[in-house]
Amino acid sequence: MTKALAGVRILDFTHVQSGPTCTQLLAWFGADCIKIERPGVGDITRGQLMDVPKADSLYFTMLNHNKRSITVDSKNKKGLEIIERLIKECDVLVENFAPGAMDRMGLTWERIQELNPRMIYASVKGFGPGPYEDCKVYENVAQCTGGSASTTGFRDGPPLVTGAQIGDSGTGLHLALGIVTALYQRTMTGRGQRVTCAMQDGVLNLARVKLRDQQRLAHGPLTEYSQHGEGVPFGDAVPRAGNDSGGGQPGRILRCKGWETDPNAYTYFITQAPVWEAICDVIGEPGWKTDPGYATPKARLPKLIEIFGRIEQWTMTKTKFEVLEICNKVDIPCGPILSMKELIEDSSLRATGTVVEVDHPTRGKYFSVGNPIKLSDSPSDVKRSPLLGEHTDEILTNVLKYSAEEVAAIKASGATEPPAKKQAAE
Ligand code: CAO
Repeated sequence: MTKALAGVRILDFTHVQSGPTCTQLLAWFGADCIKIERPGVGDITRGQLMDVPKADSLYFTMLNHNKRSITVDSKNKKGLEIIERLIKECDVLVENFAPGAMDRMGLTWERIQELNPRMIYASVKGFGPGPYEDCKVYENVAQCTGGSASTTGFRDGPPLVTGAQIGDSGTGLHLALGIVTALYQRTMTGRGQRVTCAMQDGVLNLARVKLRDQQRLAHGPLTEYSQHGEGVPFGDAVPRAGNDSGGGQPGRILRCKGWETDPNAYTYFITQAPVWEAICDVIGEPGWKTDPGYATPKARLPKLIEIFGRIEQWTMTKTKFEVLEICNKVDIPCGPILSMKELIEDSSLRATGTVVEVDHPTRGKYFSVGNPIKLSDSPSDVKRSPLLGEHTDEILTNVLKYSAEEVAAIKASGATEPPAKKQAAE
């Protein structure tokens, strides 16, 4: 079966997490993704958080499936020539170096357009144009500067970052959408274009409901926030809302059976108005269905601590899965807090390919998250990440059409070899 992006060739000049997430998605959709790495070193994540000696880390392998790897020194004259030739052969160039790094290599947008006017040149940076544009940025910096951290956590505690990598992987996802949109526009204009996504912007986009609440504050208190019911006044900025739901329905994380020993024996529970009567029946408070002090959402708002306390008395008598089963039957929205251990063992996630087992020549078998986006006509098969420079010869010969003599000359120039081999060649 043909893949959705078959025929699209990507020059993947990305490293760490944000850029590689983007190109991995495109590779899963069938793009030929050629990752350029520094000879002998490669993407820094190959050696970060290593668990198996001398094997590429899970950090690297889980972000670089379905790609080919070529090692090229961009600061070597011959190396730059190879990269420029690759630019002519590719449809998309993706990079997430520090601001200015590509220009310092001589690969300005003007030069790239000169080499290939159809090129889509996509970048992740920490910030867009403005006072912070020169900053290097990592995940948690983006979470903090994009409005996520100030609105995450409990009111009486410090700002919190989340475990989901919304700065890196979230921005990679935004960038991937920008790239396919630009590819679509190119089918009509014939021209490439610049695609940029700043991590701060990506996080703010995901924290959009909090920017909504910032403006609602000017018109009065945020009544669905727990602090309103607790009589705590609001300041001039959106506060941290604990585990309140962002959609306006009161919601909390509640203890379930076994919570004393299992840190994940919890459920999320939402007291959505249309199912209030079902909730009353399930928890054994049928009187609350008609009692004017509890029957309407407005009447319940100041009593949420008491109400969730009563619901928790009930959830603590059931496991999180029993809570789900009972509530699901009567459409009460709730969700068990699933640990990574439970997710990796979940048979339905394995069946859909969202969790996949991959074999790797130096590290052996491991689990990864597969493509979360399912296309009916373009299934994703997850192939292991490339070893450093595994496809250098293949790309020089088959993509760039260098002759055997030229490949030998390239190797002797040190353009594709690590420094030790370079010296030996000199
Ligand atoms: N051959 C030779 N040199 C190479 C090379 C190659 N194949 N590939 C990269 N380099 C060089 C670049 O030329 C550049 O050198 P100069 O600074 O001398 O111009 C350098 O490597 C690029 O490194 P960097 O500054 O991007 O890397 P860093 O580790 O110092 O910073 C990061 C990392 C992520 C903070 C920075 O790249 C960044 O801010 N990127 C944009 C935002 C981003 O994507 N952040 C997410 C990171 S994931 O948490």
